[in-house]
Amino acid sequence: MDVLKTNGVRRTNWGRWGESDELGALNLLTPERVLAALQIPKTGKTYSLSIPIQRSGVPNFEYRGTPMRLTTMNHTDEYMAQANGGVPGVGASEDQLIMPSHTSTHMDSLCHVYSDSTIYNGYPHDSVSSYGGAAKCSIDKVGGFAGRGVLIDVAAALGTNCLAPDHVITPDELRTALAAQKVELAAGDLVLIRTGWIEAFLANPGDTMPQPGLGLDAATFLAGHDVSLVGADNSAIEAIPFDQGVYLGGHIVLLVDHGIHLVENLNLQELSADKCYEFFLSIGALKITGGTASPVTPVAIG
Ligand code: UVW
Repeated sequence: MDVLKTNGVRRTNWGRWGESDELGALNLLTPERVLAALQIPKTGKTYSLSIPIQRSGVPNFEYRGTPMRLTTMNHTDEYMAQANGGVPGVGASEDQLIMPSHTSTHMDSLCHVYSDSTIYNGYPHDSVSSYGGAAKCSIDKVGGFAGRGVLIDVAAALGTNCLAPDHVITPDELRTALAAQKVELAAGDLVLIRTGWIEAFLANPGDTMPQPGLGLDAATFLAGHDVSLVGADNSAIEAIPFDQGVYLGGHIVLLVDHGIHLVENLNLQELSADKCYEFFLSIGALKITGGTASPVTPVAIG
């Protein structure tokens, strides 16, 4: 795909951390960078950056199906407790969660998207099988990680609460926002992009498309800064419909070509309200064996 090339070359991180690498740009989170990030917090305020997991009122692509939390035990099952030595008035409530792994606030693994029949680092797309899941770059390879979080509040920099639904974010807009915030990107950063879209959606749930988000050049700009992760308060990081008509083009630039994990459907409202642009950020992905994604609640400390 020529449009994904820079000066005629498809720039990638393939092989950079070895032929058998499955972590991608998370390799940039060296102990030195993590320790430096621990020095950032000034207020000690904690921010939970996820949205609710519930059946309605949250963004979800129809083909994925809505999350279902089913109560499997409550006070009506107290007889079971008593059969096991419990006394009246003592029992437990439990539930079961059934949900698509790519809904609510979630982290895409590096096997989520393929291009030219390959995922990150050149592994074949058929390394993801129907029953076994992903043999390479699955979400369980990620675990927990932390580093310097940077909010790029594009909506605020452009003087709005929410970018227009068809807004495609450009590199210049990222530069403008960073300059307004007096923050510079560094290698290994965990970068979160605020469009304002999810706040508007949660306040008034409606159509999930179109959505503002990164354009291809903006994705290339972030990859060029050697960031470790890109997150956003929209459903796919990139604008939908896809910039320049390239299906999942932003995913291909970041996830496939550069091994940069993505986190979607973030809620960045509180960070924005506090003008908290630089923070310690910690994210733990569930160890879902062979998984293509995991629900996450990223935690920022300002
Ligand atoms: C798609 O955009 C298709 O998936 P995700 O939201 O998980 O990246």
